[in-house]
Amino acid sequence: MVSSCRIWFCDLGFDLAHTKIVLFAAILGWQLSSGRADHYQCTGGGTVYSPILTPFIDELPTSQSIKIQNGSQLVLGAYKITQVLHSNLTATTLYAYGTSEATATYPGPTLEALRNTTSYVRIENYINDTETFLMTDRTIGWADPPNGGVPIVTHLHGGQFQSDSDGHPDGWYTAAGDYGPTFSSKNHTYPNTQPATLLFYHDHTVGITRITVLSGLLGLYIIRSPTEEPSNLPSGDNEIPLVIQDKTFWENGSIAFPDIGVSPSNHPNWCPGYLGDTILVNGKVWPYLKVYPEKYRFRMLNGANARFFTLTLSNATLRFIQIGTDGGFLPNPLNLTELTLAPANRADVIIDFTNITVGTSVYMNNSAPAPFPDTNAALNPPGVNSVMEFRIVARKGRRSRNNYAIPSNMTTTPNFTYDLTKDVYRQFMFDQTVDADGNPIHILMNNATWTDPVTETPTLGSVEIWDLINFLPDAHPIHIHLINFLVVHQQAFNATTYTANECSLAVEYPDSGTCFSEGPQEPNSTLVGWKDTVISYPSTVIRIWTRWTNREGGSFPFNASEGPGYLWHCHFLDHEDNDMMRPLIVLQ
Ligand SMILES: *[C@@H]1O[C@H](CO)[C@@H](O)[C@H](O)[C@H]1NC(C)=O
Ligand SMILES: *[C@@H]1O[C@H](CO)[C@@H](O)[C@H](O)[C@H]1NC(C)=O
Ligand SMILES: *[C@@H]1O[C@H](CO)[C@@H](O)[C@H](O)[C@H]1NC(C)=O
Ligand SMILES: *[C@@H]1O[C@H](CO)[C@@H](O)[C@H](O)[C@H]1NC(C)=O
Ligand SMILES: *[C@@H]1O[C@H](CO)[C@@H](O)[C@H](O)[C@H]1NC(C)=O
Ligand SMILES: *[C@@H]1O[C@H](CO)[C@@H](O)[C@H](O)[C@H]1NC(C)=O
Ligand SMILES: *[C@@H]1O[C@H](CO)[C@@H](O)[C@H](O)[C@H]1NC(C)=O
Ligand SMILES: *[C@@H]1O[C@H](CO)[C@@H](O)[C@H](O)[C@H]1NC(C)=O
Ligand SMILES: *[C@@H]1O[C@H](CO)[C@@H](O)[C@H](O)[C@H]1NC(C)=O
Ligand SMILES: *[C@@H]1O[C@H](CO)[C@@H](O)[C@H](O)[C@H]1NC(C)=O
Ligand SMILES: *[C@@H]1O[C@H](CO)[C@@H](O)[C@H](O)[C@H]1NC(C)=O
Ligand SMILES: *[C@@H]1O[C@H](CO)[C@@H](O)[C@H](O)[C@H]1NC(C)=O
Ligand SMILES: [Cu+2]
Repeated sequence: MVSSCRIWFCDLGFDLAHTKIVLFAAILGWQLSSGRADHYQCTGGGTVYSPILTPFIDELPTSQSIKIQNGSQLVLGAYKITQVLHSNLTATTLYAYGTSEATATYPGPTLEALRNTTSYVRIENYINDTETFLMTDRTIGWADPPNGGVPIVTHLHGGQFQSDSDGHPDGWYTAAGDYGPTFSSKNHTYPNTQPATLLFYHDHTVGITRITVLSGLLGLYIIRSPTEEPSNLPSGDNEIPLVIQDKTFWENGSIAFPDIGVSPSNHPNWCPGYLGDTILVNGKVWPYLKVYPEKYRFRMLNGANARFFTLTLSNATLRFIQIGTDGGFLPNPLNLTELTLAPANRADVIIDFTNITVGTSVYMNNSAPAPFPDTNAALNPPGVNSVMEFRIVARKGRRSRNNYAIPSNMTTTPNFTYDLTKDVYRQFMFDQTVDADGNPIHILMNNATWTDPVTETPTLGSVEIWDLINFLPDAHPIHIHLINFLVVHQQAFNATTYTANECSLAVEYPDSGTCFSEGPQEPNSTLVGWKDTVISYPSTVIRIWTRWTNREGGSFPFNASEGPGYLWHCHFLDHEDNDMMRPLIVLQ
């Protein structure tokens, strides 16, 4: 049953999509029975399914775009709203950013800044709930405001600015006026001196980020730079942002969030990784987008809590021509049949629909298993294999825009030489503590928690080599604030023999560890280019080159040692909330 569905999704396209999804859902009993529990557990899986939703009946929304290039302050608020996320679904309660309660949307408005022009963004908290509507776990380290309420603090992911504008997790504030210990200001100053790219802003409050982001507190932020852009990139209506996420719904339209913990005697409500059974793009479940037979530029974000996406296109002649990553343009485009995005990864991608027949459709599908990468994707609930539809329509009234071009080179290859006898070298082991049943209690980096003393203290201007070593069976997206970094190499090792103390990992240089099952490999397509979030694959060492300067190797136009400091963490929001997150201080 499941595998035939998978074949259907991946190989046969969607000609009979509506009938088949409904039919398939009915066969599987893929619908909630009439009664519903208010709470459900994260173990045991598959106990709650969204109601049956017909795919591709809602048009892809492109959220309001706000240009913040003129130096005046933009004021956004965080509000509680309801929004229809699918035509077959009752409006969903959400938290959302916007310039007013009436205009707040999920995802929030797309903010557009110009390189080297400072943006000033103030964020007010207008959420007067007494607590998050998805259940907070009060036993993990969380904000815990003395007068209740929903604390927020906003981080601009991938941005480079002083840490008092960074949205430090302990710098939260509530509508009632309580403030976390590292609160600096609701006003954020973003100098935008980094290269042109796609960033995103989202809530980062300690211990509840998985909840506030799943509830809707995120939006895109584009830094434009006309002098960096190759000429004739698809633009205007041919440049489309795509925020891809997953959610499960109760029959009444509200978000279904498992809140009976995986190890309830330790953490009654915390679950290790939220996975929904429907896919949303720009806040609609399985939307369609009308496209002309032309080139399109898609600015993609994986905004999921814990789901990786490996995107494919139903017409095998089409490719994802990836021109940019987290940190902006790649040196040369990648020509990909599948595009893998970890949570928080961005991709700048051209798809050329020029030769696709008007009146036909192309489907963007997902083949990533969850957990990623080594479980069986055939176990996915069928809905997560489908992302969105592109309907090819004729451009009326004027000739098609054929002058859009795919560039052959966008920027120069960065220099990343290093010397392990001189540069600081750090090893990080990712592991978890488990209860008697083997269920995770905390996911940790070098056994340390968020509140343990800072150990990562790079000096301004220095290069540090970090080895990210993953002993866990699944991949973790590792995010470092303030800088972009490059992957030097990836190298698989045998975690079983290492854990049994039968061999060693590289403690002498270079790479002399005896646990490695291969030599250092060039970073593959999921790991190339400037990153702020990198996939740490299981049983693999990912060696990254970090330089504590601006992207060009010069000084930051701000004091990186001022303020509450930065951090680095797993971008599985459910992991960062439960201690896979560490402080980071930049020394002068
Ligand atoms: C969803 O709505 C569409 C359009 O209104 C309708 O055709 C379809 O039957 C509905 N699907 C379900 C499962 O109710
Ligand atoms: C939230 O609080 C503000 C200010 O006290 C009030 O104006 C508003 O009506 C409240 N909103 C709700 C939904 O209760
Ligand atoms: C923050 O912005 C507000 C609104 O513009 C302004 O009144 C206030 O002085 C600013 N605060 C700081 C610390 O800059
Ligand atoms: C922005 O500033 C950087 C560093 O000073 C400079 O290299 C770059 O050319 C500038 N870019 C634009 C678009 O002004
Ligand atoms: C991508 O690769 C395919 C297969 O090799 C090739 O046919 C196509 O021309 C390439 N596209 C671009 C834009 O390089
Ligand atoms: C796939 O696209 C090619 C053009 O690139 C077109 O000729 C072909 O008919 C398409 N296939 C399907 C199944 O639509
Ligand atoms: C479209 O078809 C023309 C004519 O067959 C061919 O020359 C061109 O390479 C095709 N373009 C793409 C993007 O497939
Ligand atoms: C791309 O390559 C051309 C030809 O070598 C060169 O003139 C141009 O400067 C390069 N563009 C970039 C952005 O590196
Ligand atoms: C590359 O880096 C090395 C060492 O950091 C430095 O000596 C060299 O000048 C750099 N080259 C360029 C082209 O920046
Ligand atoms: C973490 O703690 C466990 C149990 O105390 C220990 O076996 C392991 O070596 C520690 N790992 C690191 C990287 O310190
Ligand atoms: C790890 O090493 C052990 C002992 O040599 C071997 O049996 C096992 O197959 C290896 N595992 C992997 C994944 O290579
Ligand atoms: C990249 O490398 C990882 C780790 O070896 C592997 O699991 C993954 O499949 C590779 N992805 C691609 C696209 O090559
Ligand atoms: Cu993680």
